[in-house]
Amino acid sequence: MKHLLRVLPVPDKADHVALTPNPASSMMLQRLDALGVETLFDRFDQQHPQCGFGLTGRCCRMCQWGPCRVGPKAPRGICGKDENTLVAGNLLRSLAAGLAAYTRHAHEVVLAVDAAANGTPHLALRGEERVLDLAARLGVSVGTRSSADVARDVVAVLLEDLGRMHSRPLRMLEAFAPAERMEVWRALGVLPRSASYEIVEALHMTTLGGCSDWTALAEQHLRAALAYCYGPLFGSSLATEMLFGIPQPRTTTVNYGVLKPDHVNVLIHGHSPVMVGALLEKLRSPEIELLARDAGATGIVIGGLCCTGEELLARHGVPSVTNAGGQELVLGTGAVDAMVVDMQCVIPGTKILADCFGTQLITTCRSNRIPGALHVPFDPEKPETIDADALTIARAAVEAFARRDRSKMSIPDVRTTATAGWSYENVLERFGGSAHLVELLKSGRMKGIAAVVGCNNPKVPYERGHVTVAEGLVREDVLVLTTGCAAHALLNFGLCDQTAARSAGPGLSAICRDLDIPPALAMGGCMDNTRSLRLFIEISRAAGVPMKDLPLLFVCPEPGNEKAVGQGLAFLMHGVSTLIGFPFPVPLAAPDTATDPHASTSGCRDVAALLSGEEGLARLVGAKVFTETDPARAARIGTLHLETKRTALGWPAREAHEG
Ligand code: MSK
Repeated sequence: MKHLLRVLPVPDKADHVALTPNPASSMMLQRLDALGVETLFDRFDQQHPQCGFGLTGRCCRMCQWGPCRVGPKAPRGICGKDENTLVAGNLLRSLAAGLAAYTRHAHEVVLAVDAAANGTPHLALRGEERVLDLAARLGVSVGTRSSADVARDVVAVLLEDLGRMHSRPLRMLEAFAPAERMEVWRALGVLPRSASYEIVEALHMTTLGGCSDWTALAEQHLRAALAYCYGPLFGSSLATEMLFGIPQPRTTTVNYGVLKPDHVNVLIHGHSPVMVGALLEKLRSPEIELLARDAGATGIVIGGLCCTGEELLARHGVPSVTNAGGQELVLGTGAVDAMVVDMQCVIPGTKILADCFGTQLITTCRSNRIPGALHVPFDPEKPETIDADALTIARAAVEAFARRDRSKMSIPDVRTTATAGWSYENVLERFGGSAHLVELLKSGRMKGIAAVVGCNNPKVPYERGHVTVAEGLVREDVLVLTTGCAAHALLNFGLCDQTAARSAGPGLSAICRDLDIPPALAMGGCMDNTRSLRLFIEISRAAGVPMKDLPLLFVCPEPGNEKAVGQGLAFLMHGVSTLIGFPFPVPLAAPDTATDPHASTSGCRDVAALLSGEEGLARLVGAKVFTETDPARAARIGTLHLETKRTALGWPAREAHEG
C-alpha cells in the first residue's frame, strides 16, 4: 500500500493482485504482468504520487490564466477565486460532465423509441406496458390510439425534459417524485428546467468571472442533480424498457470462464442498448452461425461488459464477464476475437491490449471514436441502417476468429452462477407488494436496504470494496440492490446467486429462501439506479415515512466516472445518505494540518462540511455523505446508519424470535 496526502491508503498493483476477490482478475493481472503488458493498474502506479491539489479539488484549470493551485502558499487563484469557490466549481463541472454523458445516452435511446414508433424496420416497441405506464403518468391521452402514437407523445415529453430552455420543471420529476420531496426542493429553490439547461448553467457559472459565491454553486449542484436524476437517468432507463420491455429475472453463468477456446468470442461493452439489440439478433442468426462454423469455430459466445453487459444479461440472459476495471484484463485472455463498444467507460488502454492480443475493436458511437478501431456508427437520426450495420459488425467479429493467435490464449477457468434481471416491478411482485416489503423492514427480519453501485477505481483494491461492503451488509440482514460495475463484482463473486442466502444474516437468509431470491439483486446498468430509487420511493409511500427517516442507503465503494457524482447527489436529494469508498475531490472532511500538506491555512472546508457535516445537506435534505476507504469499516458504518434510522422510528434492531 502507498499513501496519498500521507493519510489515504491506496493499493499498488501487487495489492490489487492479492486483494481482488475475483480469482480470474487476479490471474489476468499476474499473466499480463509476466507478459510485460501494461494496464490501468500499472499506469496508476506510474502516476504516484498524485497531485494533492487535484485530489482535493484545489487545482483550477477553468481559464487560460491558470492553472492555479490554491493552498497555504496562495489562498486565491489569479482571478481572486477562493478555495470554496474553486472546489465547488470543480465538483459542479464533474457533475455537469456526468449529466452530459447520460443526456447523450438518453437522447440516443429516446430517438430510437421514436424511430421504432415510426415503423423503422428492426426496431420495435416491445415494452407496451411501459409505454402505457408512462403515458398515464405524463397525462398523455391513450384512448383507442395505437401504442406507437402514444409512444411518440411520450418521446416528445422525454426529449423536452432533456432540452427545455424555458422555465418549467421537468415533467418526469413531477410524474415520479414524492410530494414530500417536491416541497423540500421547492423551498430550496432547486427545481430544474432540463438536463441541457442545467449543464449550460453549470458551465456558465464556472467560467472566468462567473459565479464567485460558492453557496450559489452548491445550489446549482442540487438543481443539476435533480435534472440528472429525472432527465436522462429516468429517461434512458424507462425508454429502454419501452424498446425492449421490462426485464425478468433469469439465471445464467457469468465470469471470465464463459469464454470458450473453440468459439468465436464477442464482447459487447459500453452503455447504449440500441445497436446491441440488432447485433444480438445477427450474432444469433443462422447466417452468422454458419459463417462461424465455416471459419472453424464450434459456435459463438457473446459476453457482456460494463453497463451494456448488465443490460444484455438482464434482458437477454447474455453472460456478463467483467466491468470497466476489467476491460483490459479480459483481453489478456487472448481469446476475445472482437470487442464491440458503444459509449462511455471505454478506456483508450483497451485498444493497446486489443492490439497486443489481436482483438478486433469495433466502435458504434460517433462520439466515442478510437483510432485504429473499425468504426460502424449507429446514428439515431438515420436508424434505417441498423440492420446492415449489425451485419457488418457480426461479420467482422467472426472474421477475426481466423486471425486469433492461439499461442497467446489463457482463459481463467472461473465461472459463477447468477440470477439477474430484477426490475422495480418484479422485485415488488416477488415481495408480494410494497406493504409486505415494509412489514419485513419494520419487523427487523430485514434491517434495511442498500443500493451498492458504481464504478471501479484503482485507488481501492479492485472490486474488494464492492464485495466486502455488500457481504458485510448482507450478513447484517441488509438487502442489497446492485447495478453497473459493482453488479459485475457481486455477480462474479456469487452474491447474486440464491445459494448466497446462506451468507446472509438469519432474517434475510430466511426471506431469500422463502422468496427464492439472492441477497444481492442485480438491477441493470448504472442508468438503472432509477429502479432502486423507485423502490425506495414506493417503500416510503407504503410506510408513510419520508425516505430520509427510513433505513435506506446508497453505497458507491469505487466512484470513478464523473457520472458517479450525480448518482450520489441524486440519492442524497431524496434523503438517502451516501457512503463512498474514496473521497470526492473535495478537501478531506476531517483535515489534519500536521499530516495534510495541502491543508488550507484558513481552515476553509465548507464544501466538505456541506456534504458530510451535520449542518449541511443533512439539515437541508436529511442525508449526508460518509467516506470510508476500508470496506469492512464501511459496512459497519452503513449498518450503524441503518440501525440509527430504525431506532429513531422505534423499529426493532432484529426480529424477536421465540425461545
Ligand atoms: S459503467 S459509469 S464505470 S458503473 Fe456504467 Fe461502470 Fe461507473 Fe462506467
